[in-house]
Amino acid sequence: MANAIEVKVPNIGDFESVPVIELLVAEGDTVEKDQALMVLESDKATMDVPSPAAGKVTGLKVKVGDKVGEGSLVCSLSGQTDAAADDAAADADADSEAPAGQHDAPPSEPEGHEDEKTAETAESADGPARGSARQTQAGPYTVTVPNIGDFESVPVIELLVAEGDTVEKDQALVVLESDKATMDVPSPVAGTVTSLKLKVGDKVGEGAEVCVLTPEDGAGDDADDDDDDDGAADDAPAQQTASAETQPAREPPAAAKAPIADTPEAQPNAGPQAKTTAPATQADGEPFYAGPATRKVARQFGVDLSKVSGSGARGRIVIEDVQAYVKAELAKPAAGSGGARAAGGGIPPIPAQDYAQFGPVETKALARIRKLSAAHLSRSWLNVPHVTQHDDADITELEAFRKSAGDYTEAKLTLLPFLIKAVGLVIKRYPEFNSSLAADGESIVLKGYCNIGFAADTPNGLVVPVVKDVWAKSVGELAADCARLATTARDGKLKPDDLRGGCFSISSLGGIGGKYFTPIVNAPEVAILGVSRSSLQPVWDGANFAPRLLLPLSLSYDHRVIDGAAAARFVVLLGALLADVRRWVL
Ligand code: CAO
Repeated sequence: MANAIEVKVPNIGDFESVPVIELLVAEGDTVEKDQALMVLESDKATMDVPSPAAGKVTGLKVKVGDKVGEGSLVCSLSGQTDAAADDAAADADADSEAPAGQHDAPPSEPEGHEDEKTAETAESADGPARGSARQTQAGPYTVTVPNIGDFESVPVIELLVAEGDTVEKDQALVVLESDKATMDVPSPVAGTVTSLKLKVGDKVGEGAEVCVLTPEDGAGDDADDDDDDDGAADDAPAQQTASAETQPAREPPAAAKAPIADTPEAQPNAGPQAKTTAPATQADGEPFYAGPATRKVARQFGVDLSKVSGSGARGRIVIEDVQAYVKAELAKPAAGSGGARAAGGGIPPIPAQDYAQFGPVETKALARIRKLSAAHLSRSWLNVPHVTQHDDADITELEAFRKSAGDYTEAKLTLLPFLIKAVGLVIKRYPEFNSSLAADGESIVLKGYCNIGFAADTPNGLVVPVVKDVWAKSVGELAADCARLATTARDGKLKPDDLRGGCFSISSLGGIGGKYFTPIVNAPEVAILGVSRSSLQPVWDGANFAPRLLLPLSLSYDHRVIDGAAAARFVVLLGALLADVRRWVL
C-alpha cells in the first residue's frame, strides 16, 4: 500500500549547518527512487540528497539558502509504489537504532556492496575505510578507477588535470558519467601527474588506469601508513597502485569528504551523493563548481561549463546560469557568413548612465518603426564589413534636362527617379551589385529582377519602400512610383509588399543638405547608394574652370561580396550615365 514518508537529511558527517544551494524538485513533482532532491554545499563539497523512494513531492520543507543538518526535514513523499514503500519501511525498521537522518537514506543495498559496508563499519571503529590502495613504498602511483557500482563501461566526460599538474589529495582527476550521475575520481595522494592514461570519451570500469602520480614528499609515507593500517603491505606490487577511495577519508567528515559522487544505484546506502572538493577549471584558469544536475543540463545543451559564470554560493554554476547562458547565446544574431558567430557577440554593453545628475532630462519612448529599424541597422552594421566609395557626378546636363522634361510626366520629376533608373542600368552591367550572400556564406544569389528601395524620412522614422521592376519602367513611371510610395510612407500606410523584395537601396539626403556620408548596407542587399546635395563647383575642363553641378555620391558595399575595384567601376559608370542621359539608350 502507498504510504506517505518524510524525507530527512541523512548523515552528512560532522556538518551541522549546511546551506541548501539548489532545489532540484518542486511540490507536485514526481520523483524516482534515488533521484536527487536538492544540493547541499559545505565548505569543501557539494552533496545531492537523493529520494529514498519513488513518489510525489507533497510538502517541500526547505528553500535555497536554508541551513540544514542531519535529520532536517526535506519533504514528504506520497504515492510511491508499494514496493518502494515497503523498502522504505523496511529501511526504517533496519535503521531504527541508527542516527535519525539515516532513516532517510536509500533503503536497499545490493549484494556487491557488502565489502564496502564492512569497510565502513571498520572505519567507525578504527579509522577511515579504504578503497583498494595497495602501495607500500614511496614512488609513482598508478591511480585506478575505484568501485563505481555495477557499471563496467562508463564514459570519461571531463579531464580535470593534465600531465605535469600538481594535485592535492582528494582533488578530482577525471569526471565519469553514468546514465544517472556524474562521478569525480579523486587523487588518493598529493603529487604530480606524470602520465595521464585516459582521454575524454574513453569508457572505463573499476580498475581502469587513470594516471600515474609521483607523490609529494611524505604523501607516499601517508599512503604507506594507511596501507600498514589495513595490513596490505605484503601484497604491494613493485609498481604501486592506488585506487581512488570509495569510502570517506579520515578527515574531514565522511560524507562531505567522500571522493566519489556515486550513482544512486551503485551506492544506494551512501546517503548524500557527495561531490569532490576539487573544482574543474574555467577557460581563464579560474575554477568552477557545478553539481550533477547542472552538468547534465549543460551536456544536454552542449554548453561548455568553463564559459559559464556561476551565480551560486562561491561562484557555483547552477542550472539557471546554464539556462541564462543558452538564452544569451541564442539571442546573438547568426553571422551571414561561414556560420561564424555574429559580430557583436561579446561586445560589452554601453553602461547605463544617470543623466539627471547633470541636468534635467526627459525620457521618450521610441516609435515602433524606429525600434525596428534600429535592430535592423545594428544587425547590418555588425554583420557586414562595410566600405564606402565616394565620388562626384556631374549632373549639370541632367538637371537641365530634368527641369525641361517636367511637363512630360504626371508625377513631379525629381532627381530620385533618374538615380533609380541609372542605378538599374549600372547593376545590369555589374550583376554582383544585384545579389545577396547566401545564408551559409558559401555562394551569392544573383537576381534576375531589379527592385530598388529608397530611404524615406517619415514622422514615425525611417522606412525603405521598394520600387518594383525598375528595368521595365521609364523615368516617368519611376517618378510616379516614387511619389506614391513617398506619400504613402509619410502617411504611415505602406503595405508589407511595398517594403519587400529590394535588391539595392538609395538614400537621398539631397533635399536636406550635407556632403557625403556612409550609408549602412540594407542587408541582405550588398550595396547602397548615398546621395547628398548637389552644388555648383568650379571644374577644370582642360583649358578653364567651368561651373558644374556636382552630385556627391557615397556607395557603401559589403566587402565580402564586392571588391573595391568593382565599387570604383560602379561609381565611374554611374557618374558617366548621370553626366549624359544619351548614354542610357546605348
Ligand atoms: N541635390 C540638390 N537638391 C536636391 C537633391 C540633391 N541631391 N535631391 C532633391 N533635391 C531637391 C529637390 O529637387 C526638391 O527641390 P524642389 O522642391 O525645388 O523641386 C527638394 O530637394 C526636395 O526634394 P524631395 O526630397 O522632396 O524629393 P526627392 O524625390 O528628392 O526625395 C525622398 C524623396 C523620399 C527620398 C525624400 O523626401 C526623403 O525622405 N529623403 C530623406 C532620406 C533619408 O532620410 N535618408 C537617410 C537614410 S539613413 O538615415
